[in-house]
Amino acid sequence: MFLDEAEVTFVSGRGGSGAVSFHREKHVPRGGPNGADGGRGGHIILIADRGRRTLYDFKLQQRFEADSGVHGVGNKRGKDGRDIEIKVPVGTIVRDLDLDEILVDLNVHGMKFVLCRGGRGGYGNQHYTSSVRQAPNFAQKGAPEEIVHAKLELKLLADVGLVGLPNAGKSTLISMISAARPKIADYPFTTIVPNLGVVKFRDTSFVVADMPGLIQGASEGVGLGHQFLKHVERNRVLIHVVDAYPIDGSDPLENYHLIENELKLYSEEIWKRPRVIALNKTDIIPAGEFGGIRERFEGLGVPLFPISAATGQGMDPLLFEVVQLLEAAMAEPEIPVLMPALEKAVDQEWSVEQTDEGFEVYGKRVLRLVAMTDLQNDDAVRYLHRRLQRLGVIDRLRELGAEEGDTVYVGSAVFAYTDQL
Ligand SMILES: Nc1nc2c(ncn2[C@@H]2O[C@H](COP(=O)(O)OP(=O)(O)OP(=O)(O)O)[C@@H](O)[C@H]2O)c(=O)[nH]1
Ligand SMILES: [Mg+2]
Repeated sequence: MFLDEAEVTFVSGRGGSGAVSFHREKHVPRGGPNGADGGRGGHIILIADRGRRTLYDFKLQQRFEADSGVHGVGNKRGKDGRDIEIKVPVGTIVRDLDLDEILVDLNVHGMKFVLCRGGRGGYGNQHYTSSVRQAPNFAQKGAPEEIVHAKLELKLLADVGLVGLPNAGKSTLISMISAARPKIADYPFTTIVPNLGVVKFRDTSFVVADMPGLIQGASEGVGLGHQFLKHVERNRVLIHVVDAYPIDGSDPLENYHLIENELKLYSEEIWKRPRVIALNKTDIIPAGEFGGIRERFEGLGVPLFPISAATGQGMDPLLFEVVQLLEAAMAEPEIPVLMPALEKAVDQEWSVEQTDEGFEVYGKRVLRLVAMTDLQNDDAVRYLHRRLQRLGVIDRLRELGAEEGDTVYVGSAVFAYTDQL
């Protein structure tokens, strides 16, 4: 099976709550607040690892949850929840299914991505002293967990891609240069999913992908080739396999241009990749015609290798050139491996909307502030009100016509609007 997708739910840990506590020492009549913070919830971190080849593990486990942070107790800070590090194959693309957005492309070994941040631990009451509030009797709740419903997609990782019309001899070629044994037949679309093969050449090796044949319109979705063109994105070098002597009497050079045109239409970037032409089936060209065919292709200025995938003729010069091109492509600067973990951008935006029932406040940051507030505690609510005032939320509500007592929804919490608290 060609396994390259999985749907997985990831949940970070929520933050532990901060503590309400006061110094209690002998001979000190009224100690100040010393309530400690809650611990941070565990992150969910994805790591690209070249030891992983498939997403098979995610067929077995489809949900990952990190531990919550421990609540602060007295003046003892709560312990952080343990992070969960999950290895994925290099080349895994992570899509957020709810946002329908690609979050990251883990394309370098060692690359880390914090997919779900653990909730911050809530502040203990020692953070809330001020000139007017010397004995704060509230603390902050921990920040909520993050949930990401993700689709993991693994693109085929091959260094070299074989592209060409159906029946050109791509599968025959990969079976000649590697241990791969794809089906070969004298009808088009024999290959319906890409086949990978490892090519060992002199002191080096590389991975080749035999692609389903492309046809006119492939870039727009015609035929089988299109759904696999995305795999070609990973190939550093392309071998364009051309049938030099097609049975249907079509012109090999026209066929060549047809495929090049489809590649270009699909992606200019792919089209610009280093390329060689494998002019195949030279064994069946009638004596006397070879020179003319070759000459026409030489005019293109693309490295040209007459071969016979069936007999193995011409393999060495072809592979030698491919290795040269690969090495040149690999020499290009790569992203350093031990980079700090990447993170999703934190959403600071908020907005207010008038609804039939009152007003609704949107925005991750505001929702989080509310979620971290102990709504049973008047002082904590007063403190929240001031934070919202500072962010401009209260002003915005007033601008929209909110009056004393109007209903304001923030996430799952409901408030009565008031100017001053
Ligand atoms: N004489 C000769 N026949 C070849 C050569 N290479 C491939 N063929 C034949 O051409 C036909 C198609 O070969 P495949 O390797 O299946 O072609 P493909 O490009 O993989 O085709 P699709 O998978 O359909 O896209 C088969 O009958 C092969 O035996 C060659 O060098 N010489
Ligand atoms: Mg094939």
